[in-house]
Amino acid sequence: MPTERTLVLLKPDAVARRLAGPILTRFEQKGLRIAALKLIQVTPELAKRHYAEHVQKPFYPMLESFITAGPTVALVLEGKSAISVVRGMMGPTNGRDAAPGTIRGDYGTSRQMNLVHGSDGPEAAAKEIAIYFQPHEVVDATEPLAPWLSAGD
Ligand code: IDP
Repeated sequence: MPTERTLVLLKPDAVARRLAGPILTRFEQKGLRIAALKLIQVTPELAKRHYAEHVQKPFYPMLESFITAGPTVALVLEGKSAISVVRGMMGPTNGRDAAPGTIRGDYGTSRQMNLVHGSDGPEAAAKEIAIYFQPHEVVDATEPLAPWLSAGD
């Protein structure tokens, strides 16, 4: 089980609906460590870099309007298999398909306004962390309680 870092966004709908705290709490309660955190305004240029693989898709203009519509919380979470753990906690893209107990399943019914982004693999995580954070903004820490959060492996 590798320790991984993943890029997470609490999207403008999460911030506007005052759900940034509750969503962040879920990740912390799971045992993931916050390695970086800031509130940002995503610009159209930043949106195009992040969502490069979607820029040509019909829904991209709506996605760009949404992701630039208000402040976003950007963070790096760290932990054992953090990438897949976060994806599992988010649920599938469309809130209507997402099971209760997942973030998207509990808080939304939209495919677009789905509250949260999490990198979908190690390559994407490295690319996305570099898009949103300077290396010095990602903080290393050794935590004395780490063994209690992922005992057994
Ligand atoms: P993911 O966020 O679940 O990994 P992706 O397919 O990478 O989903 O899509 C990126 C984001 O683009 C989604 O989270 C959602 O906000 C938006 N999106 C994806 N598909 C659609 C669509 O068909 N209509 C509108 N927005 C979409």
